Amino acid sequence: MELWYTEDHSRGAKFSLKVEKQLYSGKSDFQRIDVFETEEFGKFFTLDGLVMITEKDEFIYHDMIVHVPMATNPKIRKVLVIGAGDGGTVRELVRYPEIESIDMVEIDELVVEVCKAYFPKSTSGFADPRVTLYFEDGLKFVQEKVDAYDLIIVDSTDPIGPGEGLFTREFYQNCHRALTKDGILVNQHESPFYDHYAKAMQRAHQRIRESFPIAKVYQVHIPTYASGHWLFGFASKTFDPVADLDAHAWNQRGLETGYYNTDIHQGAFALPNYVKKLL
Ligand code: AG3
Repeated sequence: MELWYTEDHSRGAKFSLKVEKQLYSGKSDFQRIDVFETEEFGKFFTLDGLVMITEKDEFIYHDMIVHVPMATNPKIRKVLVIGAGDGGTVRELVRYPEIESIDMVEIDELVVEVCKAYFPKSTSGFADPRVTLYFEDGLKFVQEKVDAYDLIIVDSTDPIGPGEGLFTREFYQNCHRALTKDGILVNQHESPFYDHYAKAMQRAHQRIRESFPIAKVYQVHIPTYASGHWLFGFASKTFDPVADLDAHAWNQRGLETGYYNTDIHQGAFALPNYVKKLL
């Protein structure tokens, strides 16, 4: 008998992966967590029935959420990461020796525990001495911070369930206050393609624009997310992600990456007309 994982990507479209076996299923105070082994994508885990990472394509997401801001401002020293319990974002950040501290605030400790058990490659960065993990609500955490971070990365779930507050006006205003004068905010920004994702994407963008003078989105191709067409938001007080990119300086570092390069960085901000219309 074949076992298949199926996720609704819209009311009329489903996405399926052939599953070898289910490795874990549990419920935290916040959400349901499942881990599966597949033939095509290696291991993957879901939160409340939505794919978060697969071993095969997580490099795309984590390269693009980290290297885009890091290449834009080489003076980033203090970083706050919200969500990101699987560790992929922190793993990429610790590759930058000039970063002094990384505070990661994940609401759900069980996500980190499960990922440590099943995704050792993605959680390897947690051992870095510059990293401090807080198991708290990111919404509350930023409320108390002023002029504290050069970069905030919001690596959250969708705006339903525990991730909801991370898409509000109040949260974006608090991020603005928590950032230094050259601060950058990057967030996972949903998909422009299927209606209900596109609406969430639009709402998030409008709210970010109200708080930040520079607010752009950039696109990536993530095979296991709804439609495969996914966006990140780049908001900042001073930096323009395309005009201020010093491609030469980033390339001099010699960092090996599976997806990110400085051409993709520039190209990712060129948007299809249907996406421009939504913004
Ligand atoms: N970030 C999850 C992005 C949103 C996924 N949404 C979805 N599949 N509908 C967390 C995973 C990467 N660290």
